[in-house]
Amino acid sequence: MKERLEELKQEALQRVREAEDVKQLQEVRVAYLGKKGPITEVLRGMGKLSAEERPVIGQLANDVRGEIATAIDTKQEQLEKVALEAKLAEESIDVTLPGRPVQQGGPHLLTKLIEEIEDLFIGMGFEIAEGPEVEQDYYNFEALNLPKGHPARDMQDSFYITEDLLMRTHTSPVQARTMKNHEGRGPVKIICPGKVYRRDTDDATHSHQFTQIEGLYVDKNVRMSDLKGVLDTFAKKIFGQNREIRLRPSFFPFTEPSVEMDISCKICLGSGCSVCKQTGWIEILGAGMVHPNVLKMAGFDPKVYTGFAFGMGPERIAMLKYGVDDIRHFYTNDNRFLKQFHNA
Ligand code: 2NM
Repeated sequence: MKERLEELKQEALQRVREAEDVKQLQEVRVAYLGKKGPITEVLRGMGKLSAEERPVIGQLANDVRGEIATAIDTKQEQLEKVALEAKLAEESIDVTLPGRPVQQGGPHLLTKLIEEIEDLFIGMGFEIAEGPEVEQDYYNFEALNLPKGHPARDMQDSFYITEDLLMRTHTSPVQARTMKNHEGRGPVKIICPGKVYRRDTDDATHSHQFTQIEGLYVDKNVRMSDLKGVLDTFAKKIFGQNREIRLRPSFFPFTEPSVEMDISCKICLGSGCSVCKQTGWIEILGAGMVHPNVLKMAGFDPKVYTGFAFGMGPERIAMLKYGVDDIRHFYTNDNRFLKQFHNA
């Protein structure tokens, strides 16, 4: 029996040495140490032994079991270590590899231009005023000398929500609201940037949603010459000190008199080209002296107070300043377009 146990031990250790992975090793464990294994069988046959032999063989069988178990455990640790090292080597990361470039974002061209215009007017003493984009018919039209039935407030041209609510078609309602909050006392000196909405079909020069910046200065003794000085400063700061402005008579329901402002064409220096349509001048904005009816409705006495107002479209200004040929570029957010202006 001694020999049988010794033989089993050698056999088992041999198979442990030869095991190539944890699975094979497990097979060895089951084969030699399991309940149906040969050592258990040897122990079962011990009943036939003499009283002297029994403890000796019992001890030996236990020792053999222990040795095989230890060999298996040691080998298992070894195999697991090798497997882990192989896995780590396979999954290793080269931290010195250069990273993939990240798409660089930045403020939108329109945002930057609007902020530049805001800063310039803040420098002349204006404050920024904001108001709702869903507006009451009263502030959007009525308070601006556009009574019901006026041709300029055609239902077809505005996004109405109810009979009394619409998406504002300009930022002038913010000015009507701000004047009213001043309760008849000047000065009111504000600019109103924001989104406006019109029922237009989108094309290269029209959009159903666009931005506006309107300005308003109401006080005693505000004159047309004040308007001219402010607009000249604006034009030269945005388009260059070498630019001239020109005011032409025009018409708006909320101003009287009304004007349109042109800047001299930089491309042809006044001699005529396709950008200025051979005139030497490019239209930039509308303006005028606030209509007495508008002042009155906002609670100001038009015999005591006068004011000027103006309105411009930042998209149009940006298109002229940066040579953008389609207004839709501002809204589609193609980074190939946008990133050209990150350093503008
Ligand atoms: C323009 C042109 C002329 C304007 C008038 C007012 C208000 F509220 F004071 F009456 N705000 N904006 C105005 C005047 C806007 O846009 C082309």
